[in-house]
Amino acid sequence: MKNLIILLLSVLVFNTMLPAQEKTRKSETFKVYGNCEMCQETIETALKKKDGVLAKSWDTQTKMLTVSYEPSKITLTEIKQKIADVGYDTDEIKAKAETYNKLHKCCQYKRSEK
Ligand SMILES: [Cu+2]
Repeated sequence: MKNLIILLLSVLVFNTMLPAQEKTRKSETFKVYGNCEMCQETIETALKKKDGVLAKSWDTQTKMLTVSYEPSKITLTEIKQKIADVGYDTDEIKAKAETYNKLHKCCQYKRSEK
């Protein structure tokens, strides 16, 4: 009987905590054009914890970036803007040509037609 009460209580606590967690943390995966590990370094460094990005991982093979962030501090579009600011195109926001041209030669990925 006591075990049952504990079980019911923990289910209750778990259920009330779950929506709160969803609000403070969000995860998204989207395309970021790039080439190599140097690109990976630049892309991931552009996203900072102090801005609300909790985790980030760009895959050099699939060119997909997975970010985990706090929606109260940063939006998905703002994240994409930060990546464009360091020279990399995303599915939504494109980098400025002059920023792109400053990238290392090996990092100048093939851009999709404008
Ligand atoms: Cu590169």
